[in-house]
Amino acid sequence: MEKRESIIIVGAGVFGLSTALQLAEEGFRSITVLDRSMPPVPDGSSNDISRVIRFDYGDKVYAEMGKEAYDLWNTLPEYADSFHRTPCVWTAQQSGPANLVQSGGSDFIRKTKEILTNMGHEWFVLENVEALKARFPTVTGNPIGAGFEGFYNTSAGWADAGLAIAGLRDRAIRAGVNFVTGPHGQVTGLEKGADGTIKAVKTAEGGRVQGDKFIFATGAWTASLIPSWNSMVATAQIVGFVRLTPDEVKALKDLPIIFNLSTGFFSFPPHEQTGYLKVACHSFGYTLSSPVEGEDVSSPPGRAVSARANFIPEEGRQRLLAGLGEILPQLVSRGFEKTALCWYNETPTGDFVFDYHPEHKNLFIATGGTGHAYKFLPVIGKYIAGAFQRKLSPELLEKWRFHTEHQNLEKDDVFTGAKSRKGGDGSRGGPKRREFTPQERDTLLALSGALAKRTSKI
Ligand SMILES: *[C@@H]1O[C@H](CO)[C@@H](O)[C@H](O)[C@H]1NC(C)=O
Ligand SMILES: CC(=O)N[C@H]1CO[C@H](CO)[C@@H](O)[C@@H]1O
Repeated sequence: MEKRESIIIVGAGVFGLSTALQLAEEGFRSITVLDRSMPPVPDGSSNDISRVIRFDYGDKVYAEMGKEAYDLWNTLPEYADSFHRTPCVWTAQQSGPANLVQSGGSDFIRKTKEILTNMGHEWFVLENVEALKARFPTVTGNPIGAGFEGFYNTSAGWADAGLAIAGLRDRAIRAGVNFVTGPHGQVTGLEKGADGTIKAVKTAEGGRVQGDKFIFATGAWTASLIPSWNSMVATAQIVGFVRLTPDEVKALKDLPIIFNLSTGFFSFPPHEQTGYLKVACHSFGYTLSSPVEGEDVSSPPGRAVSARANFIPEEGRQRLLAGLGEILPQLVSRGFEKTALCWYNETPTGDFVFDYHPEHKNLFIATGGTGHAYKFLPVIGKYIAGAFQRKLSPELLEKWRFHTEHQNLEKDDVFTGAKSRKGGDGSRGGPKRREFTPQERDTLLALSGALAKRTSKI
């Protein structure tokens, strides 16, 4: 591939920025990243105060990549301010509540332990709830004991997501990557030649940006921008932030990251700078569908906004409070100071998509994070740039190919049918995926619209 070619990367999240930096370091000379805002993009899924960094995986490729990334998070000076080493605890109830779907649960725990053992890594069993509470005394709740399963590892942690993205952005700028933001960076469509080659991307307010190769790292927005052939779906996941006092931040500082695979609920240690305790659900999520070229496509509210809307469905709030109550009951009555939706771009198997688009030979897609990509920030650019130049092993190219075989299937069959893994890497739990109700949709769009107006005044 010609290093002089001009490469346009759409999307300044973890996929776009890490690819831009990697290509610049490999000697590509004309790289431009477009997004609606300068990263960390306020409503982007790579932003926020925390992301879990773990390499406990039921899939060997991600377990090894996770270890590779973890070692860099843990040792490189550029991540020293954003990475916090913390044990990560996985729990499940052998027979979870009947109304909830577990994508993996104890199966995920079994497979993960097997892979970690094969990789020669240690992990620590938690025989029962008492063992959990004895090892982590900050857990004050009384999770249900019967059928409890758990293990933890100390080689894990969390990253301050926005801070690490800002660092990546600065390294990309120093390496010569160009950024275009605001209306000129907000991509609205493609300008195609007769043979399907992309000539330019169209931007808001009638602009266009030309290039030789285009990389769409557009996360949950992807299917609303390019034909996705039923190979991805954007889902919204719930997040809540509890306001802590400085004393509580101190008292809870040794809280581990805890996952409950039966419900999808997970929680972080306190975030010192903001005083927030963040909890979330790694579940099946909600969709927000609109017709795009005759097809119903789920995507986040579109326009540039100054922050994520303070909104989750009421039933989601109750799930977050219930999860919080299992481990820190003293905080339940305080409730959440703010809530937010975190958008995943899901693929049927949970595998990323790093491939050329079947209809457009100079359009490369880097998406499909499926809620588990952020942790790979230090290494993912290498794999994406490798796929872009077709330099990866045939196995990896196959793993991350653009799936064309779902094009004419029903979306429900693709994402929840017998062949799908029903929730990415098997670490999900919670109620079945559903569309936002009309009321929820109205509230979300109204709040996002108000935030968009505020942005455009700045
Ligand atoms: C996990 O969720 C289940 C179902 O709500 C609950 O019974 C259990 O106590 C929870 N475990 C932990 C450790 O929070
Ligand atoms: C998978 C994993 O995190 N393994 C680690 C568990 O903890 C021990 C001790 O810190 C490490 O040596 C393993 O690598």
